[in-house]
Amino acid sequence: MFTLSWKRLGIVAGLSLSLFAAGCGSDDGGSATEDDAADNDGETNYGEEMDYSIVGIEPGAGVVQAAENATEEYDSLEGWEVQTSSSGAMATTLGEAIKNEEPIAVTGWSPHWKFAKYDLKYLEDPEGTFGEAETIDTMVREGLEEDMPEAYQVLDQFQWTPDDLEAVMLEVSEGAEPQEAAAEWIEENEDKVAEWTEGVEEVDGDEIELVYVEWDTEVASTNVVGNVLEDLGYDVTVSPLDNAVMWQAVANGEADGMVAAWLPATHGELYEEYKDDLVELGPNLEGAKIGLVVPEYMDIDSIEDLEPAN
Ligand code: PBE
Repeated sequence: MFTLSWKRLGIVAGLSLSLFAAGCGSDDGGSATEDDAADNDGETNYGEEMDYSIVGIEPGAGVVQAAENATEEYDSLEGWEVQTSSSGAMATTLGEAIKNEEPIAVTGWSPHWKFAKYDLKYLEDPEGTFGEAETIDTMVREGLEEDMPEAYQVLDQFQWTPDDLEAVMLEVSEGAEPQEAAAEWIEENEDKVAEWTEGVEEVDGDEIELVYVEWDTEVASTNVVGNVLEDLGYDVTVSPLDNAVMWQAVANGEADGMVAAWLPATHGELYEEYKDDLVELGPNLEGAKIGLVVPEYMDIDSIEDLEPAN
């Protein structure tokens, strides 16, 4: 069993409290009926029903920044706000809106279990504010290759698919402990794991620290990689941090690595800031994406179909 580091958790605990409050508050917006919100054409004005508010996640997330940029760039989002909270609160608020068939728009990303659980769609983004297809990349600290060549090699060889990642995420979303969901996936996917550990010798309790953010994707991937390293004999600590702090911790060598760099756009600014002090090990997953996500039952296809607040 590996250790969850609590030493830097202050910031995360503070965030989850404020997100809980935000999650509760955002319920008010959904109570207007469709009739209340009909505009002159008799069409539904979803914006009014949604209180001109997009349900966001953690303030440091790239997708939140992109959504804020969208409220500046799209006339249809003039006067809209992005409510920050947490990934967990966003998922809860989404589930409640769907139960009541209310309109909702969330800062979404894939791979994510929400697409397996609900009928959802990305709103088209003609301005390209949310970027194109992304990869999730692995970054390690300088010197790791010399200090822990075995771990370096595993992190370098770690690569899987959106389906793999979604399988772990779905288990966790249904209540499994992340470590258990990771261990189960590893057991069922020996061939894939064997490719990551090919040519790697076992070690004897060397300490290694992986950092991540408590996004569903990163909870799943970090636990899987941590578990594989643990099975090789490492003493693994996984530490949840704020996004910017995660990048900084690997760049300044305080942490050994992370598998959570969304590129080129989502974490583009952080990448520019820290790339000179990091060792890049390339994509561990291809085919990731971020955007505004709404339920299929909403009768709109594009961000431009929404209506400004004034
Ligand atoms: N996410 C999940 C992150 C990257 C991974 C899309 C929420 C973000 O927006 O920064």
